[in-house]
Amino acid sequence: VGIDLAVPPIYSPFAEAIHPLYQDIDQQTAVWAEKFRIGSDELRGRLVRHDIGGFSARILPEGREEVVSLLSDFVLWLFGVDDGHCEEGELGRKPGELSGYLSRLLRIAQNPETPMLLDDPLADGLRDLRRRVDRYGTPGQAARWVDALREYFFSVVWEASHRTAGTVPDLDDYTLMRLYDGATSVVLPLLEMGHGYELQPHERDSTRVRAAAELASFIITWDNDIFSYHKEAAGTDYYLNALRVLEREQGIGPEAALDLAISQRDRATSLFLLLCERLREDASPQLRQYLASLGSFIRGAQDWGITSVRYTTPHDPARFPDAFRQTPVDPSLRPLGIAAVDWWWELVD
Ligand code: 3E9
Ligand code: MG
Ligand code: MG
Ligand code: MG
Ligand code: MG
Ligand code: MG
Repeated sequence: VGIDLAVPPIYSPFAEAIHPLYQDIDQQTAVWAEKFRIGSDELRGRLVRHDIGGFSARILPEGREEVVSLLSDFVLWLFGVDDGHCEEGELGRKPGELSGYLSRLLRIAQNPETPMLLDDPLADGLRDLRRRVDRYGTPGQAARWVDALREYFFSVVWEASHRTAGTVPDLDDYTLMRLYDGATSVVLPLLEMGHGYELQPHERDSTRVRAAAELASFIITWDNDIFSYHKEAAGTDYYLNALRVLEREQGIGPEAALDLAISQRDRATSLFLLLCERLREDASPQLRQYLASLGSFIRGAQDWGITSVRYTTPHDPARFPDAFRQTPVDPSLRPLGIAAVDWWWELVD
């Protein structure tokens, strides 16, 4: 039985936008998922109804069509891993075996011709994704994409060890894990490919730009935890979610945890805006586009989060807002008191 939390309108200073070909892209992703037989028939049947194409079309509203389509297929593939193996599958409770399987997948991502996992639909899908990453990205971007997959895989193994033990991490650990297990960092190379540029390492890897990307990951995953709480807490399966972590850590109920999570994501959003403003002062045109894409990623996840049947669950409707607010509930620019990320706030002023 789900906890019937009403989610209020969330602060979002970002403009709503969607690629005009969103319907075609979503349709092509359903065809792609069927061609590669991603997930069980049952899981795939669910995933193709989640408007993943629309989500990707919001992340890259002005991006190159082929890359929006690549992103859409890739996000569906990620759910094939995250839902199919981690949250709903047996490997999600066998961290050692999960890490072996994911390491083999990673080898396919690096060297798609490697004769491993020859009868595995996710491996076949990944070979196709890698070919398209090569077509629309540079060798450096392909390497970043593989590295980001590794950090995502590493984090879901950590998550699996908590699932196996039935434990809930503390807020410091959860925040660190969540920077990666939401698979947000694997999307970043595709933001560059979508606009046909490659960020120079001295910009992309600078501490402040990495912090902006991490802030986007924090906001996207905290928002996901807010909007997916209804579906995640409804079932009998183990789940990890910021609200659950806050309930445990603070000894509070779901309503108070929701308020606290909203305050945290509001404060991260205010800092993200300020940091981007500072970065734009001496940014290359490519970095300006990258920062704008981070904003589209955040807003796209919000619009998709309150509309996709993945989260609205019409058979047991979630109580969602139908709009966003223009001001934060918590306008504070103080750090959150979370060891892994408090340094973000030291980068402004
Ligand atoms: C997200 O966390 C899991 C990822 C593997 C989903 C794939 C999505 C992206 C790559 C883009 C990031 C978007 C987000 C996080 C909405 P979780 O809580 O397992 O997702 P769920 O949909 O089950 O709530
Ligand atoms: Mg199958
Ligand atoms: Mg669809
Ligand atoms: Mg997950
Ligand atoms: Mg999930
Ligand atoms: Mg979730």
